[in-house]
Amino acid sequence: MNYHVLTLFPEMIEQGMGHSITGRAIKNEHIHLNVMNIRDFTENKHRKVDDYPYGGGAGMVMQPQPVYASYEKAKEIIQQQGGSKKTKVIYLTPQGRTFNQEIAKDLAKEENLIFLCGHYEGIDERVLEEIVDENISIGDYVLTGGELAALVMMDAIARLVPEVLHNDISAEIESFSDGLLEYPQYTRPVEWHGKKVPEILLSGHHANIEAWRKEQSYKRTLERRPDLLENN
Ligand code: 6GU
Repeated sequence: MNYHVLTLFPEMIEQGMGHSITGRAIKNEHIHLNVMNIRDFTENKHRKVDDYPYGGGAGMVMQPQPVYASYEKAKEIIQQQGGSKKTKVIYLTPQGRTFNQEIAKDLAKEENLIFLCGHYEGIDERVLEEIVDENISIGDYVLTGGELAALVMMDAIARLVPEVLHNDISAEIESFSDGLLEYPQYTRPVEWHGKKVPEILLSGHHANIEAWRKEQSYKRTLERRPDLLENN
């Protein structure tokens, strides 16, 4: 999986991806992260990336030229890496369809994902028309820019790349993969603050433990996210 991020805040992306499981996946080269600073592609001496909106109104709009030039550079890098055609350009915007696990699974099949992060009041519509394949939102609230949304998507997609969670089969059994929430987990000590670990988990009876966990998953889903059961 090759991630390319077009952004005005490259350090936000590098920091956000540089830790924990995504950090290790990048280090191990299971995931490649190419972050491009849109400002590096400006052609004016003040490196200005935005201007006033035609027709008036609040805020500034990102100009098409540096956005397009950064996109072309990302495509050039993709060509150099072997020229795979399996590439999607995603614009992070509250106007997009809402990201979910199903979209994450689909996008995990791509070889290159280009994330375009906007700021200010948005990006000139003409460049969006030319380069964007998919508009995606991460939920019904407004962020100051697309970077946090891109990080959310890259994290969710990374853990579906087969090599990334190598250590166990957790991606398969975790929340949402069977449409249910996870069962509760316990570790040592066996008693804490007067609360004991459920006896069955100490029994060593694997079939009973599995049945108990399935029941807990179902009960928990019914209580906390009944909407998830409606399709089952
Ligand atoms: Cl993708 N971008 C912004 N700016 N706000 C959002 C969002 C994206 N998803 C939810 N809110």
